[in-house]
Amino acid sequence: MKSALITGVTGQDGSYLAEFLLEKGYKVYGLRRRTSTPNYENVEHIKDQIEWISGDLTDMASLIEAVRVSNPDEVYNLAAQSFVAASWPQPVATGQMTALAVTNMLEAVRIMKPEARFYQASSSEMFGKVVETPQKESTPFYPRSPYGVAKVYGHWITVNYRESFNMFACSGILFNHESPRRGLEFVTRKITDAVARIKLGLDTELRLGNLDAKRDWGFAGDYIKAMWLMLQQDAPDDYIISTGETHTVEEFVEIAFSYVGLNWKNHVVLDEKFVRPAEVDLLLGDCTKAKENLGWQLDVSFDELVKMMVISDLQKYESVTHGKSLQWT
Ligand code: NDP
Ligand code: GDR
Repeated sequence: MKSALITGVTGQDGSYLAEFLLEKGYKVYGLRRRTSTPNYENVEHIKDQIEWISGDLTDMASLIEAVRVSNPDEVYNLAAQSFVAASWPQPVATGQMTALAVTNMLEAVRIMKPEARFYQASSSEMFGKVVETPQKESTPFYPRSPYGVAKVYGHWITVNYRESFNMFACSGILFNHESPRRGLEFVTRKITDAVARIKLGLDTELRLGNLDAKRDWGFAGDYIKAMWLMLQQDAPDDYIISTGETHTVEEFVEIAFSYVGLNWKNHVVLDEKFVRPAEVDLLLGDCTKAKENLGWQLDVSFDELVKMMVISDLQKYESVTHGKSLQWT
């Protein structure tokens, strides 16, 4: 039986990846940091199948112990301060959790189990300002937030450990991916949650920032398969994972509202509070390399993703509306 250690297992991607690896027969170890309130929402259904290890990415001793205890064949480093907007008010913490912590994790693996295969969760935010469209593995980075800068460090230190210590270390440059398990502060989930509340009469408005930003949005359940595929290859490498389509925030809003028969213009309010100090205007990824080398493919389209998220949020609020039958088209 293969074993895998996942950091960030309580997050969106970690929960889908844990499910996927359990189905494949892996023994799954999940690193969990101490929180004042338990945060198992995404993994409640598989909580008992995961071997939990207490640790924090910023505490190197706990990571060494996590690798010792799990003795993993594969390590998926998904934990990070992952919300771009929070990286301006918390730039140092973001640097510690999203940048330096990658070195902590790589060192723990190098010291305890150097032959383990390592996946680093890199991001399209590293591309930042548009230098080239679509963005490829060879496109230069120009990050636009403390988060993006931190991810560039995480990416290069992963490449460096591969080249310095001959470790099987891969960096997946993933473009935005969403799901019903997406955190509520990210724009897609913020929109679908609001659409559900407004449709059910629990709210009237949705306050948003820049509606013109363009993102290459895919489904998280498809993207975690690419992480696993990267670690099954003969040699480690870096890959872009994306849909190859880009849509504005406004398009996402329009589709989500129209799915429940509402006109978004009657509900969306522009609020400067949600406009970022520096924006990433356009993300569009070219994932040809992943398709050709990994045989990776998408199953869920953009429209299907929006609908999946709206339906899930409508169902979530159904109990609040006392089980009233939900009518949407
Ligand atoms: P989430 O925000 O949903 O999950 C982040 C996870 O990291 C949570 O489990 C969180 O734990 C954990 N975590 C944060 N800080 C620490 C810490 N100090 N020690 C231990 N664990 C910690 O992120 P996603 O699942 O969306 O993303 C996974 C990774 O992929 C992240 O690194 C993100 O930056 C990156 N990424 C995401 C993309 C996306 O579109 N989703 C695209 C490209 C990259 P807790 O539950 O306790 O908060
Ligand atoms: P992003 O995702 O920054 O791309 O990072 P987010 O959903 O937060 O923002 C996407 C775009 O929407 C615009 N926007 C708003 N965003 C939020 N959160 N709230 C709003 O009210 C709002 N209004 C407009 C933003 O300005 C932005 O242009 C995500 C994270 O998962 C990262 O961890 C990951 O690395 C990248 O995707 C790829």
